[in-house]
Amino acid sequence: MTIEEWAERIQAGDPRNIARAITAIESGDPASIPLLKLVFRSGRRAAVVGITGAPGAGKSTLVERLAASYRATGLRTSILAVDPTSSFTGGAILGDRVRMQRLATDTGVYIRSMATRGHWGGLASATYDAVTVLEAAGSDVVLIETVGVGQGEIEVARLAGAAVLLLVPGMGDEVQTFKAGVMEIADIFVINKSDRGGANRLEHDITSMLSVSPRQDGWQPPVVKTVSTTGEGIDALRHALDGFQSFCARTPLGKSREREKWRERLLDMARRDLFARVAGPLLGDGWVDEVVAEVMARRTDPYSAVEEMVKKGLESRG
Ligand SMILES: Nc1nc2c(ncn2[C@@H]2O[C@H](COP(=O)(O)OP(=O)(O)O)[C@@H](O)[C@H]2O)c(=O)[nH]1
Ligand SMILES: [Mg+2]
Repeated sequence: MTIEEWAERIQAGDPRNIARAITAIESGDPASIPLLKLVFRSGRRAAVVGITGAPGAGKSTLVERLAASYRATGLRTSILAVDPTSSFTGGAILGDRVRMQRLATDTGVYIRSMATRGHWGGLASATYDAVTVLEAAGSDVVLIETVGVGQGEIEVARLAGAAVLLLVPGMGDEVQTFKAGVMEIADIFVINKSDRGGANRLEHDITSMLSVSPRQDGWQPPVVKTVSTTGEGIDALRHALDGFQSFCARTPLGKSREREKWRERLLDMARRDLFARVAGPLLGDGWVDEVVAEVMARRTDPYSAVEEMVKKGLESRG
């Protein structure tokens, strides 16, 4: 099959070829680049929603409910479960698959787990490329579940059109989460497991924190209480998401977000490409280890070492 045929099958929505493409992206297969060039030009777009929160907060349960809500309004929905700590044999991902089986029989839903530990382009970059494939395949909505609240997850959430942060009452990790800088990127706060005590208290904490530092762009992040196991509050969350989307469309926020995202992404891609070209030829031959030893012994300094490395790399390219 040619790359062109592969791209055509993706655009026809064929799940096997979508899966192959995402696997190629995950593993850094060079064939993914010409493929991505073709599918990007399909021009199709999806609403991308990032769902972030601590392990066990109820992200998968909520994502399943949310997907069902989008399906009920006829929208083709994809779910990307991104977990950098999982290998393919990881139990969490297997569990998610079983849980999402109810949705899996619906051909309007595409579900995919991604484990991108050690991926050359980074987690955010691989996720972004996967979204490009899903958009070309005709998804109207892409829901990205990211585990944890680390740097990589913040990056993933920033690529999303809307960032949803899941908190749980009484977990005692709210303050941690706020510290990690996730507070600033959340467009919508969800207090999941509101059937437990402490939901009102947490709502009050979030609301007062938001009133102390209102956002520059004029959006006031709503706080939605949900019980994902029963579906309570999912309509309210959907309403909040639709509201954010229309806010982005009628104010400069949507365009400025997108501009910022592409700017970062292009510079990041260029940085990696330049590094691979200049440093790539040197990394294999033990030269770096020699320089490390030289620096450790203070026989040279890291500044001169890098100057020499770049010079050598450029020379080796002729
Ligand atoms: N009581 C209660 N349990 C929930 C709720 N949402 C999810 N759970 C449970 O919390 C556990 C973790 O949920 P899961 O969706 O796997 O969390 P994730 O790790 O964030 O994806 C599961 O046992 C869910 O059934 C909720 O709103 N209330
Ligand atoms: Mg999960």
